[in-house]
Amino acid sequence: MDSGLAVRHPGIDMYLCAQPFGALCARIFQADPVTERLFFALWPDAAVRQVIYKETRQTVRASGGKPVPPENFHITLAFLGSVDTAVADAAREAAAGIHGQGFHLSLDRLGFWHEPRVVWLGASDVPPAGRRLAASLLDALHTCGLTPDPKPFLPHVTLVRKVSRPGDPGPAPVIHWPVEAFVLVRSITRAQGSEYRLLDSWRLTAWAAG
Ligand code: 2AM
Repeated sequence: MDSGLAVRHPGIDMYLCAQPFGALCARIFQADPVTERLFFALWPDAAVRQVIYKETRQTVRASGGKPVPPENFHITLAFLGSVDTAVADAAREAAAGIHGQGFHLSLDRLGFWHEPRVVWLGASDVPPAGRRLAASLLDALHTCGLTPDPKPFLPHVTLVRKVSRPGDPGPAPVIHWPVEAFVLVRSITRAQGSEYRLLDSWRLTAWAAG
């Protein structure tokens, strides 16, 4: 009978077994590294979230799709995908080196994308500080050897997925969002949809008045 003992370390499975004559041997199996699906985002506070929800409720209902719950509203800045702990640490370091400025975002456009079948709320004009933040984050990630999703930066809050009744989403509200920070988020896929966990946050400096 094998009187072995399994020992777990992050990324390594070790199996200790008793050999004849009392010797111990360790068989080390390299396990799959632990990975997490991560992205950087702008995350609205509760007040902005609530306004987005209220002002877009009709559009979301009319679309016949699966609404994104308000607690999941965000604008993606850079999507990293599934990465291991070392890459996640490098991404955090890259983010910590960014000294971005806060900005006011006006969400004032509703749109529908056919291929992912989503209705979104976006901004017809993104202030230079917002563009600089997205660009410098991408630069910093590339400098650290990371390769975020290369899609161009089209800032949007996805409101509803799997839209079954696409059509004119109607007039857009105008929602003011004072952006004061950006965050690192972990996405966990659940049977009922995505769960997002905020892992880290970096403040942006105050913007000039006016
Ligand atoms: P979406 O809202 O337009 O679907 C988490 O998946 C977030 O990252 C979502 O906001 C998603 O955008 C965005 N994202 C960007 N690139 C992605 C990719 N290649 N795969 C999955 N999500 C991506």
